[in-house]
Amino acid sequence: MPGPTTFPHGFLWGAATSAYQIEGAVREDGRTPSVWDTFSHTPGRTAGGDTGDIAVDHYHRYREDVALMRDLGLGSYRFSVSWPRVQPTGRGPAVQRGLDFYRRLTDELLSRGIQPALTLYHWDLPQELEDAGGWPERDTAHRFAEYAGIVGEALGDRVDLWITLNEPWCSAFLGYGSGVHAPGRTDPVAALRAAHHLNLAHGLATQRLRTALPARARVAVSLNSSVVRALSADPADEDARRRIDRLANGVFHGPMLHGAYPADLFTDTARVTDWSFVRDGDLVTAHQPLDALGLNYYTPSLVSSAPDSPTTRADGHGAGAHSPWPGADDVAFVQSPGERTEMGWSVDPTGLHDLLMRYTREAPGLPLYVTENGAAYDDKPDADGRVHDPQRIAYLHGHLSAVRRAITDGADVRGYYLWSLLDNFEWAYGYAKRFGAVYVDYATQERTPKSSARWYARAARTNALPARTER
Ligand code: PNW
Repeated sequence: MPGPTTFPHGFLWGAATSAYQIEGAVREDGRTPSVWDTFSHTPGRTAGGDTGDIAVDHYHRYREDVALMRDLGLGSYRFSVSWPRVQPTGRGPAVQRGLDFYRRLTDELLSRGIQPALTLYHWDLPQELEDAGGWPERDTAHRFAEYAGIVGEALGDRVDLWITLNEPWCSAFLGYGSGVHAPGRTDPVAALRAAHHLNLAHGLATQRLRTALPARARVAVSLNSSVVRALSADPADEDARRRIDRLANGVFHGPMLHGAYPADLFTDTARVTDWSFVRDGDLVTAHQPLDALGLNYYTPSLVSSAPDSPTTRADGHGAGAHSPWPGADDVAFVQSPGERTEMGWSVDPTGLHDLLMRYTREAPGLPLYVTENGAAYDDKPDADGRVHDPQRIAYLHGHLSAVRRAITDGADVRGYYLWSLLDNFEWAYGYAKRFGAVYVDYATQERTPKSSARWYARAARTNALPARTER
């Protein structure tokens, strides 16, 4: 094993983005609205009424953006394909012009020696499928598998790492439970139905990809598995932790990794639903052999039992009338002490170490990737036009150190994707939150690498952690 700040040979240094957050060009080349177009154009849904109409215009600037990636020394770039660009109504034949964009992008990446990692679904459901019922309807899972087959056949020759879904928890529970994400519905039964159909969609799509892709291609899923901690050792707080863990993690990794929902999830949610939408064979379908597991991590969750208060989340999601935690109304989310990012999320790299060790136990032998990790800070150019973000350097240093410690402790972590390559449309927060290693001036679309980008480039080039203060 290499020294304590050096990473294993072949470790992938990457950065991640998603289609709706960066592409813009929402009406070009046959693309139709996704649920995020509809949602962001609905007054009151996003901060400042921001939309992804233009975003960072990556659809037109991808060559420049790939050149930035090369300057950063990235070994891999994780992006997502916009479903409504490829299949505008969510059914039927593909639009070649839509697929061509991803052919050009992946060609450009490969010509610069950057491995593409492709996410099929990062939340931009074609609006027509939502109009037909969306993820709470079983048919959406079949539509997703068809779409996966189209993209697999078109790009299988040039993409080796395939990710079916990004953070299905957000799709189900923020999209249909708390309603802070598109499509903005607030129905706990719909949220649990959506979760099940996302599990089914993952399984059906993985089966479809296995026939569409060459044998060398690898298939994975990216879960925003939460690190849930109890406020105290009190049995009531411990039970709150257990229940949130099932609703955040087990609800997806149960079917996907083990072929079963955690039994206590059914009892915990019995007052909400009888789960009769789960059909025979669904859990066998959801449980497909995978080649890797993607984990997205930002901050841990601290919970306590709060019998009298409706669920609130320290990060603001779900605060108020509608909870993203069906059947867990008596759980409170407590703000962790210590430093926080612009999102109000506490900075705690130990959570990333714990997460990697947990999935080392949960999925023995499965290679792990950190498919997202990063932080929003209030970055501003100085008088010389440079952007200094020492807080982000400290965040990345802390979290990459945690990854390195997990590797020492036996976790098979193959790569790390910084969220995000560029400042971009941060969903309900609009453009107010900047996660990029590269600063974007939204008035001019000018890109300026922040000091963290130079720090990260050094890490990628040396395959080791630079000292925290090094720029
Ligand atoms: C993830 N939560 O979103 C997404 O994959 C990215 O698209 C996003 O930009 C990034 O993290 C930063 O937010 C999340 O409320 C949104 O728990 C919300 C939550 C988690 C992840």
